Amino acid sequence: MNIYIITLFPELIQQATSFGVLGRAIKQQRLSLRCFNPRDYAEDNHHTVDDRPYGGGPGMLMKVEPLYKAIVAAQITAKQVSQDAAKVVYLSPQGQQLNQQLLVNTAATAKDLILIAGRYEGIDERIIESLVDEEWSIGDYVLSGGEFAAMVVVDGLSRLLPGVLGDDESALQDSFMQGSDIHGLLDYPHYTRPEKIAEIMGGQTVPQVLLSGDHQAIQRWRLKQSLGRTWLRRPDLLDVLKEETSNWDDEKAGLLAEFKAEYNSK
Ligand code: 4HQ
Repeated sequence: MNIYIITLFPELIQQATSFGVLGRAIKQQRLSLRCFNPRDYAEDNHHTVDDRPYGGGPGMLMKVEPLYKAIVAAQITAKQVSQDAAKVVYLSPQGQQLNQQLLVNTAATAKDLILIAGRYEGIDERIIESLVDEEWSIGDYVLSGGEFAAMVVVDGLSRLLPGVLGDDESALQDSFMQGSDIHGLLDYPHYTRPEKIAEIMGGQTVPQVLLSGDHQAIQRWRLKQSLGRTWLRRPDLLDVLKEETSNWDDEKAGLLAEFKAEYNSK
C-alpha cells in the first residue's frame, strides 16, 4: 500500500514511522509513506500557507493554491507509481468516524491513499468538494492538526497489510474481527508472571482457571470476561452484537447471565 500525506509538518510524520509494527511494514516494503508539503508549492517570497477566512472571525485556514498543488502532486505521483487513482481522505471532526471495519475495508481495497492533514481551522470547502473522496474523523475531540489523526489511520492500516504481523500477533485474533468468537466484544483481561504480585506491590494473584491447563475452561472464562466487560463498559457494542444472529447464541447469553449474576452478588 502507498500512502501520501499532505502536511505542513512532514518531520512530525517521519519521526513516527520507524518503530514497531509500522516501522516493520515500511522496512518490508509492504507500506510506503511519502509526504507532500504545501509550503513547497507556495510561490510567494514568504511561502505563505495560511489565509484569512471570508466572513471574518478568529483563526486562519490553509491557503488554497499551495494545498491544491500539493494534493495534485500527490495524485500525479500516485498515478505514476501504480496506475489507478488514489483515494483522497481529509481528516476532520466532521468526517465519518473511523472504526476497525473501515480500516479492514481500506486495507483490503485501497492500494493508494492520500491523507490530508490540515492545520489551523481547516481547509476551504471547495477543495473538499473537488478533490476529497471521503472525510474521516478519529473521534469527537479537536486536535491542533490532522497529522496525529493521519498517523492513527496509517498505524491501524499497517498491521492489517498481508505479511506484516506474524502468526502469534495475527490481526485475525483482534476482538473487533469478524468471525472470531470474541467478534464485536471488548478484550478479556490478560495476566503474565508472577503468579502472585509481591505483597508490597498489591499482592494480587492470577485467576486460577488460567493456571489450570484446561484450554476449554480458559476459553470459556475469557469469553465470559469479554461479554461481562462489554456489558459493563460498552453496552452499545453488545446491543449491536445481539442484532447479528450469526454472532449471538445461547452460549454467549448463558455466559453473560453468569457474569451478571456474579457481578450483582459481589
Ligand atoms: N482535526 N479527527 C482540525 C481533528 C480531527 C479529528 C484535524 C483538527 C483537522 C483542521 N481530525 N484540523 N478529530 O480534530 O480527524
